[in-house]
Amino acid sequence: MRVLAKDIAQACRDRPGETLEVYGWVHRIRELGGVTFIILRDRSGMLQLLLSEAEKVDISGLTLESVIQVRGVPTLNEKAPGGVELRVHTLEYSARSAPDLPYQVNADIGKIGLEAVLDHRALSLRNPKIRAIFKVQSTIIEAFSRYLRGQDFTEIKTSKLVGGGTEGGAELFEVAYFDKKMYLAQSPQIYKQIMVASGLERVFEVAPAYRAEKHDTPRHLNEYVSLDVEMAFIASEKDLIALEKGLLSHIFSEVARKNAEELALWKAQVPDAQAVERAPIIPYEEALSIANGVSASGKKPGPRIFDINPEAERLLCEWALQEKGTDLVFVNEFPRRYRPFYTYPLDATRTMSFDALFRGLEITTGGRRQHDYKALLEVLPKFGLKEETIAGYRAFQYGCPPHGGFAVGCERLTQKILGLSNIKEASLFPRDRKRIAP
Ligand code: AMO
Repeated sequence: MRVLAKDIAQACRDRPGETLEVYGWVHRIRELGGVTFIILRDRSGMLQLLLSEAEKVDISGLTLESVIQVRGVPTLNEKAPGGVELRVHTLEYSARSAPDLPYQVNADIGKIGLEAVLDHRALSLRNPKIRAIFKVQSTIIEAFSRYLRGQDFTEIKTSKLVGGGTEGGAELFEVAYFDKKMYLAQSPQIYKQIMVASGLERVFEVAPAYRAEKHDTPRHLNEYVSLDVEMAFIASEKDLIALEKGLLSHIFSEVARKNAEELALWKAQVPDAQAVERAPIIPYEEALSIANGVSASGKKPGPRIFDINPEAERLLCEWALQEKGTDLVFVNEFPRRYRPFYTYPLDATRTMSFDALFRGLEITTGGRRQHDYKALLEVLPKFGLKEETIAGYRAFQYGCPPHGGFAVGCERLTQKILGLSNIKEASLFPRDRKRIAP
């Protein structure tokens, strides 16, 4: 029966002398005076295999990354990785790898280069440090869902083919849909709001979102995974910030609990619950003054900042770390002109909306929504929109509670937890202007 690499040492202690079966990829081969050492890699980790000439195991033509199945007896050996090695009696090839690998999986990933990593995902993901990114991402998604289910949220899946945009701007991918034109959804905005009105009250969705943004930056993807939340009966964005604090705290503590090895590979740490709780909530205008204050006090004062742009996000997080000892900042009360039509007003110029900034990057946008259909129609002209474009909101005519929500960019959160320099590293098959395969 197959035993995973990580369980071999225990199996050796529990059942010394027993023959075990191990399957995996050839990570490294080393020959040393008549003995061949192979490091075998499976999904759980690495195991040293020892092949001595006496055993007469044929390893002619053995190539790195071939898939093998071996049988042998483990012995504890302090010098071997994980403190155990397997003396091989038989070796079978499940698949031989071509000898001309585009790069060696066991190389330092810094030397592989982002384009090569993305071009050969099946290969690059075999590198433990690269795979660690997606182990962490898997925990983020699981913790996100689990926390919300625990708060009585229902998971929904909504169509990614929509009749128009909801987020403003012309950043839509057009799709030929029979004899009609449709678009890939920029976000599940309308649908998650309709689901609140449907009586579900509390919903969440994990799904791709599409943005036809032409720029190529380390923080933008043309397709990303949006972690969306929407809930009824809130008074203001502050209720949502409270929910997001609890949610992020849970995600961080789950990542710390389940992904200690992965965090160590990236020399990364997650904030603890107190640090998340300490995150300040700063009204937009005040946030601008803080960012400008930090900028002016720097060794090389930067130009004046007029909106919460990437530089302001970086400066605000620098300030929060210094002054409040936290990596997280919430900015609320965004001016009307920066927020989509569906945002609820605080007064004539400000809205009940917010962004969450984490380690220098916006990871969330959210806010209370306009739930009164007539009031929603009144603002449409200011946004150059027509009633037909937002036809889905007609559902609000039949009784929609006050509500609001937010969306966390899954890849951005992964990026910032691990300190990745480019968001594309946090997407399995990123789409950008040039990259359409694999
Ligand atoms: P927004 O457009 O700010 O808001 O997006 C919400 C969050 O999604 C992530 N994000 C992106 N990640 C990678 N590449 C992109 N091109 C990209 N665009 C956005 C960010 C961002 O904070 N409907 C609203 C949310 C709401 O109010 O519920 C919305 O989509 O982390």
